[in-house]
Parts: sequence; C-alpha cells; structure tokens
Amino acid sequence: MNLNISAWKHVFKLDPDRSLDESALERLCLSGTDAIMVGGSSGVTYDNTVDLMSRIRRFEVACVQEISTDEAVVPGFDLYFIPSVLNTEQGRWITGRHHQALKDYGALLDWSRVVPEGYVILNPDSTAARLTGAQELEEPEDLKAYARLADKLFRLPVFYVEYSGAFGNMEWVRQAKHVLEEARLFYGGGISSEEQARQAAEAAHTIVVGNIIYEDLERALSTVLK
Ligand code: 1GP
Repeated sequence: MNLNISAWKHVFKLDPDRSLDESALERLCLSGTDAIMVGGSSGVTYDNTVDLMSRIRRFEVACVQEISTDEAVVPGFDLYFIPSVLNTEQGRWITGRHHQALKDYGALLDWSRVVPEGYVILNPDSTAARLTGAQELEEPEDLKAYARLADKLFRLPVFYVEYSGAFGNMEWVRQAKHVLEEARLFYGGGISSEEQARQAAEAAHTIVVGNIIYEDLERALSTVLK
C-alpha cells in the first residue's frame, strides 16, 4: 500500500450511493491503481460509506475518503481528503462547513491522515458545480491563477481540477500543472478509455476515474496504464 500521494498516478473514485458487485470491486482493487477514493456529491451517508469501506478493506490497496459531508466521516480510512472549492463565492464550500466540522471534531482529528485539496470545478453541468455555485472560468490564465492560489498562497498539497462527467480541456490542465511547484495536480472528469487516460496522465500528475466504472468496467480498468 502506498500512502505517499506524490507517487500516485491513478485513483478510482467509488460512489457509496451506487452499487457495485463483488467481482467488479475485486478487479478494481487488484487493478494496480494507486488508491480507491470513496466519495460523491449526493446521497453519501455514514452507513453506505462504512459498508463500502469495509468491502474495500479486504484488499491491500490504499483506501481513502473524500469528505463531502461531516455526517458521513467514517473512522478507519487510510487518508481523508478534504476539498475546499476555490471558484465559488459561497463561503460555506470554502471554509464554512469546514469551520463547523472543526468546531465539533477538530480536537479528535489525526492530522497526519488529512490531505487538504483546492478544488476548481469546471463542468457547469455537474452536480458538484450546481451544488457549490462554481463559477465558470474564461481562459487558462484563470485556472493558472487558481493553481498558484492553491500552491503558493494556501500551500495546499493537492490542486484538483474537476470536470466530473465531461472530459476536459487538457491544454488548460497542462498549463495549470506547469505553474505548480509543490502541489500535485489531480485531474478527474470523463476519462472513459485508455486513450483519454493517456492524455490526462500526460497533462496531470494524478488522474481520477469515476463514472465509467459503473457504465463499462472493462473500459474503466483500461485506464490503469501499464
Ligand atoms: C469525480 O473527478 C471525479 O469527482 C471523476 O470524474 O466521474 O467523470 O470520471 P468522472
């Protein structure tokens, strides 16, 4: 198991609100991916998260939670990724909900397991964009500015470019990666073939594959590049 996120090239993101049979889960966990991330934008509960975590735990692969609601934080994951949305004016998605969660549980957290993420949500039709009021960017310079904001101003270890549900503009992603000095660029959104995985892997540090798992498992597995 590799918990050094700087070495991660590929992550499968599983949604606790969607069903996956045992053989599919086994193939994903044994695929050679660097980590299984558990999280989603809607329908995530404590119960469905515990259930999925315990099934993934039977395998050696790193198993991490991406927290979208503090009601579904489950002990026992290897790492906890905590997103803050950078391209919204709605403060609750930047620091508001985080503040409330830390007020309640801050003293109990194992900070060595926490990975803060700076999120930029670029597909306006995605659930995450609608939920958080993500603002559209006009040009790659906007994304580069957010990359610097995450890397240099806030010193976040992960800059996450999220196109959830659509394959994004890899030239924008590439340009954003080039301005990062410390942070790692995670790219997720619409990767549904080996070819797209190659393009995204060339533009980003780490690629995240979600939806296609539930649509075409073979194609999802082909995104783990050998
Ligand atoms: C979603 O970035 C991930 O949070 C992956 O996107 O579901 O479109 O693969 P897809």
